[in-house]
Amino acid sequence: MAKPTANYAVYLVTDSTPAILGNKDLTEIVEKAIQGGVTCVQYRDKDGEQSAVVATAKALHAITKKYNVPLLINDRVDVAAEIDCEGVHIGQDDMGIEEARKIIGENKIIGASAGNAEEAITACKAGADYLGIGAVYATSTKKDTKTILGPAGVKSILVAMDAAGYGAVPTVCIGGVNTGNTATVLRQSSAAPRKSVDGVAVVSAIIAAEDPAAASRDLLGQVAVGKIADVVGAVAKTAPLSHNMTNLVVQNFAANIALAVGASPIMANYGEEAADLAKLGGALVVNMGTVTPEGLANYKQAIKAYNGANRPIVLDPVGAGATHVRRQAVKDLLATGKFTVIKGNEGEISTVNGATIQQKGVDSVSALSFEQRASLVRSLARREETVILLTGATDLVSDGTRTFRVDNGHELLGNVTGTGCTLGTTVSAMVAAYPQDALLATLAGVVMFGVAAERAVERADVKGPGTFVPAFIDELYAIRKATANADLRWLVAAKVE
Ligand code: 3NM
Ligand code: MG
Repeated sequence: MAKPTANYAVYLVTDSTPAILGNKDLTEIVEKAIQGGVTCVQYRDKDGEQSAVVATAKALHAITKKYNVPLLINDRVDVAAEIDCEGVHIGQDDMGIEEARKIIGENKIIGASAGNAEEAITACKAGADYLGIGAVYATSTKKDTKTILGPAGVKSILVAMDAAGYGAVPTVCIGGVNTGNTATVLRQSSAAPRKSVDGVAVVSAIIAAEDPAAASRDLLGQVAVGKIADVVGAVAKTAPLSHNMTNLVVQNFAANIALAVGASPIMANYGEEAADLAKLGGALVVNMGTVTPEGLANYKQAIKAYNGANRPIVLDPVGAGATHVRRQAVKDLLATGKFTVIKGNEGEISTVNGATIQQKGVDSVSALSFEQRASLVRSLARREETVILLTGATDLVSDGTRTFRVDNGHELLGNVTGTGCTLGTTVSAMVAAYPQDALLATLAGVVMFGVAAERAVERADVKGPGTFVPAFIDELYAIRKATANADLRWLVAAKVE
């Protein structure tokens, strides 16, 4: 079996002491926390009696396996070996990483604690799969923490790791991190676009929370926002190809938006070109805004080429519910291949889901409540094994497991033709540059778009849709430039839940 993959976004470290756990049931808390958004669990019980610890570890593993979340055991490598969970976490005062590796084998995760750059680099050299960097702040959960790093101290460790060639080793930060400070900690510790932490590790913020699911959900949203700059920075750094097979209304606008966000656009509607273009490390947008029989054949050819090259595709089923031709086209395209992201308004996404909805042209219909929209994106994402982006005054984005709402944007976006289509182009740049997490990549595109619109309307010279467009392009460009220079102040405006 290969080494398990782990997402370290919200990393729960347990504590069984009365001061934190109280008289609550640890397994119940862990299950609720996972339902809320915890992506990785570490069972930490330094002093418990062996047989009790093994029993608890087994009970926790039964839960984490149910949700496909890795379980790691703190310090007690023998317990991890006995219950055959996904790995261990090794502190500076515990067994060495090499020794632990001998015991649990190559196919397990070994994490290590680091309180300074030297410890971090030593652990990376010894083969640590991720690092816990701390303590960020003093915490009553662990009274013997040696260094209080602050976000700036975490950042200096990240920079040192990157400089030593360990930029790819994931990190979480730990110590006094909670729902009240996570966004700030992530932003201030970020060395984006070079490296930022992959998540937060918390004990009391979840274990001692009144509502562990809500706390976990809140943390996941804040971590997602913290990663947006990495995605935007990755586009700025790599200038990925955005291959648009798009409608004749938006070609020029979409190309300009692609340039503004830092992508390299090509508008190429001839399917025969796709095989060559798919080799260039970019992503494809299939936008069926002015679909024709010939166009449909071209899309299919390109979808096969991009699937074959394992490169991302964004499907924008424009006006999917307007005519029977388009409804059929959507079915054909879904049957042709796999999409990384499918984006659309409520009428379009409902049509992709199989509903027969009469859209008036490309306009959206809104018949669903917020809860129904959230459930639609979640179930459709699961069914199609893709990311679904449902646009509207509140945007929803889901991969079937994680679902975020975004409240950024401005109504003027709805008064200019092609803003929806150019969001598809923007998302293509994001997924091309950040293939490791298509959901976060999509989220980043939506937030960047929405924040740019908000900033544009605040300009004194913007008086309506006409003056909005150039200001909007300028703001996208400004955000991308700021991010490339590690200036993340714009992220403060991200409204993600
Ligand atoms: N390790 P809380 S701080 C387990 O600095 C642990 O390595 C730390 O608890 C380190 O989230 C810590 O309640 C405790 O502050 C973190
Ligand atoms: Mg430790």
